[in-house]
Amino acid sequence: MNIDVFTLFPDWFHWFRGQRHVRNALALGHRLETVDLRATTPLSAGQVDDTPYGGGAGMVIRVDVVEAALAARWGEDAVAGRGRRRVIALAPGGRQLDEALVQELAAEEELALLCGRYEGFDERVHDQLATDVVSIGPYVLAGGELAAMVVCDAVLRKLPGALGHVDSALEESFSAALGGAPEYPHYTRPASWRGHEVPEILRSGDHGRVREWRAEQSRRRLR
Ligand code: 6GU
Repeated sequence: MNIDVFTLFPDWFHWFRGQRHVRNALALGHRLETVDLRATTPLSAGQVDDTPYGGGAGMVIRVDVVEAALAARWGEDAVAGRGRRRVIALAPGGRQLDEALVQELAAEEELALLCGRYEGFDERVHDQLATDVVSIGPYVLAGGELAAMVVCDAVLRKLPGALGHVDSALEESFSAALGGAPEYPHYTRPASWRGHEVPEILRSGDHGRVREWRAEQSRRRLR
């Protein structure tokens, strides 16, 4: 999978790229690259935003600035290029990210993530350049960068081989293996801690009963 992150703050992603599951994914041949929106702006002095029509506080990222960055990256017209890949604008008002959307995105060959700042993008970025507008939850962040990292984190760990343990992504919260339910509780040593015991059944060695118990716990968390 190839992921391009379009941002005014490419430095933010240096740390993220260094994390183990991200490095694992990159070592497998996947790509995660940042594109600086300022680098290709058609405006003078690196300008990328402008005051909103109709007045009001804050600045809005211009559609022609995003267009230029996409066109330079893709080597083709940005509207035409949209039809060839998923283009995700990160914005608080978008479709809320969930496990189903993560699965959907993990199946893509190529993703472009557009990180907004200030008051966000000119609406024509959402309507004409993006294929999706995605939010990571009902609260407002200062910009789309952390949201893009959340999307990348959730998507990259779905890719085969990105996690150390092959089964880790299979039977986890909200996965099909658990019928879309949250994950069952986990315990490790010590068996007793401050009088709080690990459930006896997990230490019984009876794999059938352990499986049943976990399925039941998982169902209970659904309620
Ligand atoms: Cl994608 N962007 C911003 N700025 N705030 C958010 C968000 C995105 N998702 C939740 N809050």
